[in-house]
Amino acid sequence: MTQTHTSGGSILGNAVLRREDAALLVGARPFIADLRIEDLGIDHLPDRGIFSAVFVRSDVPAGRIVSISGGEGVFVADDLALPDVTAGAPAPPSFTQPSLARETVGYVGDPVAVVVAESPAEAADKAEQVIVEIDPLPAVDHPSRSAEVIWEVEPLDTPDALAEAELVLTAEFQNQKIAAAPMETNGLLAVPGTDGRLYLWVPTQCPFGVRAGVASCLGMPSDQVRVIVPATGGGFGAKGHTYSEHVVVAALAQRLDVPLRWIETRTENMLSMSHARGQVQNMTLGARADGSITGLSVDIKADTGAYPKIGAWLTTYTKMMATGTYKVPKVDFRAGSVITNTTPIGALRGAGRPEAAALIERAMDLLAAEVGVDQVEIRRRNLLDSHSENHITPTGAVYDSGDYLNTMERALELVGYEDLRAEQAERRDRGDRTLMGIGVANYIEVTGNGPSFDYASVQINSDGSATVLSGVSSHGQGHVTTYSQIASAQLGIPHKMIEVIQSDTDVVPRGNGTYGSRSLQLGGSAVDRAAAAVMEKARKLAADHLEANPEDVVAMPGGVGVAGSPPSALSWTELVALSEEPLAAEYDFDQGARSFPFGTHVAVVEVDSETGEVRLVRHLCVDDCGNVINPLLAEGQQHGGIAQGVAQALWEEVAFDADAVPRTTNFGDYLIPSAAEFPNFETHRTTTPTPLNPLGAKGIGEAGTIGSTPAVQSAVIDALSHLGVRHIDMPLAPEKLWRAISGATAECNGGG
Ligand code: MCN
Repeated sequence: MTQTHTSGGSILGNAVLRREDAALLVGARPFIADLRIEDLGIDHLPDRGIFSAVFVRSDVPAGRIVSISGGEGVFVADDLALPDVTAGAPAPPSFTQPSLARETVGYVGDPVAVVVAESPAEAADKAEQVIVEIDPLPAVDHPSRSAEVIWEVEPLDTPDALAEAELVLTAEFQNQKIAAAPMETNGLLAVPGTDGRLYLWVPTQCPFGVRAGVASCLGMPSDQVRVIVPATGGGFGAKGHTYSEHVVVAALAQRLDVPLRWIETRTENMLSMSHARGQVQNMTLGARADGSITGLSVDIKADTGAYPKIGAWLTTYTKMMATGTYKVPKVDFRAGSVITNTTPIGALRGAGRPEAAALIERAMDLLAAEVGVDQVEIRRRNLLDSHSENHITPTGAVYDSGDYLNTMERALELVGYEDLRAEQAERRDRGDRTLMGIGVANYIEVTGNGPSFDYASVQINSDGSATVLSGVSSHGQGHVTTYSQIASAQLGIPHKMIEVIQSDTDVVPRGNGTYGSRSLQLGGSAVDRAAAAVMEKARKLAADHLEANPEDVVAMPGGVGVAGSPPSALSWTELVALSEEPLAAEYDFDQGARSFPFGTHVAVVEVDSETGEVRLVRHLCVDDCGNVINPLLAEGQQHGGIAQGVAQALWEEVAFDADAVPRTTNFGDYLIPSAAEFPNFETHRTTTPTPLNPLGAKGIGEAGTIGSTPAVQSAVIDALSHLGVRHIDMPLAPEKLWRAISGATAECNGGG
């Protein structure tokens, strides 16, 4: 496939400033909570105020509903008689959640009724007055205590996986549950149009998915539903699917024939937006005495929460990525997703891959300790060779291209690894109160997930500007900037004269949304190909008009013309006028396969040996996502991803007590970091293009979350390694570290 050039004066590869920020900074792009019907500028909307919906939720984790007090404006499951809401592909069709709880409730936060009133305050007051009587049932708080397997990933049966091992290590790792906690909570504005259609404004990553989900539950043809995504305050995977609340609010707006808005409070969001991760990982690693791995056996119990959503299926990616960047000849793998009485599990930045990276990187550290070599040395001994053609792993992943040793050596050089180790030794010798730790983690992940295709069109307008339509849906990633760069590179039209439209199911004909770091490689390649097709049309038009050979017609500033003859140039305005049909092209780019970005993260931490408090001192990464269209945006993704990944290692955990009652229901309890908690991240990249798409680009949206977590976990444990500490589960909270340090010190002193 032809590669688009990323150098030599091209706009591709340049740090073009984000075009989307100005409007956001001055509040010119309203969020759901700000929308007013009169400002929407859409035909066929009623001229009336917006009503408010507030959900009444279960306050017990498990139980039988005995009664729900009704009243005007209060609706329960029987009133609405809606079908169950499906999780959506690729989850199996059997993965569903009732739109409102019927006979039983499954978690604290389970919606049991909904109240509609004219104002948010009135709706909230009325909701408080609804009395829900529930007979409690025993509740399961943790996957390790659940026997109810709802789904199993196809096992990889390799009974002799450990047969050749000279040493065998076993361990159990907890990959704790975390929350997406986007700045903007979930919400929806549903407006029944005067034309009989239903108009929905939803802060979602997948407008077409929500359209399909709502339309099917309401029994409407999907073209009768229009979904528009307003400004969205973060999604991080958790806004990727249709929620029960979406369906209920849309159904009620239609039934009551009123515009209806629902927006969660922060506490509701912490209870009700899907949580993520939540795996109990048992692993056995076999190796030779020199540390070369001979086999890996993994058995996972994955938390599903009360109802199966996409999270129950994500062990598919954990299995796919289980061997990471290493030569692991044999793999035995099984994973069962089990029901608990907690919030349903969904996707969160990395979705199944951070769990795999954490597992294999912990295994590598344990192996290094067992063999008695440095954590970097054990990785060198086991890293996969570089490859520019497909490498197939024992779990069936088809890595497209990679140079793993290169990113690791580069990261070690940039961070000054040897000097750091020397400093650590010195500080240990001195008996410093502050313990220094260094963690190195390699990662590889799979991007371009979901359907392997997406849509774009490019049209030249009569004033010489261009309009791009795209089927993916930016919610912070900056597609307007990068897609206008891509179209500009093909057409020579300045990127600021290229409008990029996404996230409106009436304007864009089709698309699959933004998740799984798919948008640049699939959506961006579709823009590239559509723009190339428009260029081709323009060249033919000009050749006809100028009576020249189409091969001799080339791009020129502002249009096209015969090579070497600038006076022959036809401007885009002239070309549009010459064309009998719109000067436009559509393209459905199908990559046919997924791409596998990779890299190395290094964390340096200090642990206060008296309090167990951790400070991240440095975090450096070398990420490789192939060619980069906009380094500024890619770096922004690296930063955001690292912040989320470090937070899983050190602070974040959705906690439940033994009765499955949630303990982290606001930002006082759930530790979301701010910039103040971080050092300045040192982000670097190497470039190993993928052959899979014309841009040579892989995804970068999730890489930071996947690579940083194991590096930080490793660094903290490394700080304590001279005390004999080998593993501590995340989050690495001060109390856990203090206990590990005290325990180890007591043991050293002969205590118990
Ligand atoms: N990019 C680039 N060169 C590359 C790869 C990407 O210039 N080789 C640019 C892209 O053009 C795009 C951005 O980097 O502007 C991310 O592209 P990509 O890796 O294709 O990821 P997506 O656009 O598909 O975004 C999805 C990804 C996911 S899965 C989560 S979760 C996540 C993330 O993006 N959620 C986010 N980043 C987020 N950023 C914000 N602000 N908010 C979220 O909710």
